[in-house]
Amino acid sequence: MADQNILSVEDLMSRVRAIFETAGLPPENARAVAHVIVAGERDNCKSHGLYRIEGCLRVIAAGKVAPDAVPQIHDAGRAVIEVDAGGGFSNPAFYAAKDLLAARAREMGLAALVIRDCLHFSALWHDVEALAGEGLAALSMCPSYAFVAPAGGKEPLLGTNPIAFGWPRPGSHPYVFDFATSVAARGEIELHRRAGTPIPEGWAVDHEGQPTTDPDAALSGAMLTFGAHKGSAISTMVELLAGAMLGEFMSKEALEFMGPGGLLPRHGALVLALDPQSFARRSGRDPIAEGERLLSAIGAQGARLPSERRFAARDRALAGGVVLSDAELAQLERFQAQ
Ligand code: NDP
Ligand code: PYC
Repeated sequence: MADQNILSVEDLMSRVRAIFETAGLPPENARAVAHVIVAGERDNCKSHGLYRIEGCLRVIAAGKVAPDAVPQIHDAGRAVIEVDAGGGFSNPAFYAAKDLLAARAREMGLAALVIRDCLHFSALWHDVEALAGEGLAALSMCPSYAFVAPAGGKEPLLGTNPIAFGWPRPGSHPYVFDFATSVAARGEIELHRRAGTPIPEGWAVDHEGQPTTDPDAALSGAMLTFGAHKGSAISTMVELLAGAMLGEFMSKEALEFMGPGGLLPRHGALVLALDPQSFARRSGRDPIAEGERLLSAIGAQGARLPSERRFAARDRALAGGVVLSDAELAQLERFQAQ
């Protein structure tokens, strides 16, 4: 691969930020959106990296997101804080309220952030990683769009409904996992379609409910939940907690609202922050030290922790730059020229 296809993270960040500013996002919003996209690429999580720029520009062009929305925080001093994204991207809304959420969790032991009316295209790990970086445990979840059949059914009804968890660790990196409750994120199937490669067996069924490895048939059929009934139940929980409970769209309504045409979903999101020290106070034990015992015992078995691959990819990219294929670089330059 040619040397010119290696870009520093800072270079990538300024290019992607400029693309979004040109598309109508004020600098603060462009920074928040570019941050999660560049971080995805940096960490070699391609399904939510540069590939997402195209989808974001498509929703802006379709008038289905308010690029210049300014997040409005509604805080009554209670455990539940609301931030109204005003039909804008979710990321500026999260960052607008993150410090308040962390402070409230420390004050009350736990706090929740309700993000209302947001266009959600991104991975969730960055929410929980940011909170774990402040010494808090965190859970983040949202519905998406109804492309996933519940276990035992074959009609799309649930979303790919991601859930992410973060736990603080002494040292540089927290414990973080972040995954779709479908076997794979929809973005992964899209990437297989673009590459002309089959998807693994077990990811999806076609529109007649038959197993398929054809990405097109999968995208027009139904995706499957991970772990059969278990993933299906967790996905349902995400619909209930981050959709029904918030009074925001569930995945079926989000899909109906956006209509056909592959636009990204608009709905709400829920982020929970918990202060481990508050929970353990009367036990006399140190929850972080207890956590370390478990996490190092997992490592001692030779098992890898979730996000270890991410953090290794991040370290490589920060030291040596982000490697883009010719097609990825060409597409980035096309967006810059628009
Ligand atoms: P993956 O299956 O790629 O990874 C899921 C998690 O499992 C990661 O934390 C990963 O860590 C970890 N992991 C993977 N393999 C192992 C292993 N062998 N041992 C231990 N841990 C492992 O994720 P998905 O395809 O399900 O989701 C990708 C992204 O899509 C997520 O970031 C999610 O938030 C996003 N998404 C967003 C949606 C939205 O509506 N906004 C909808 C659906 C998904 P590591 O990264 O280190 O490999
Ligand atoms: O990859 O499933 C997905 C997805 C949905 C919304 C954003 N990403």
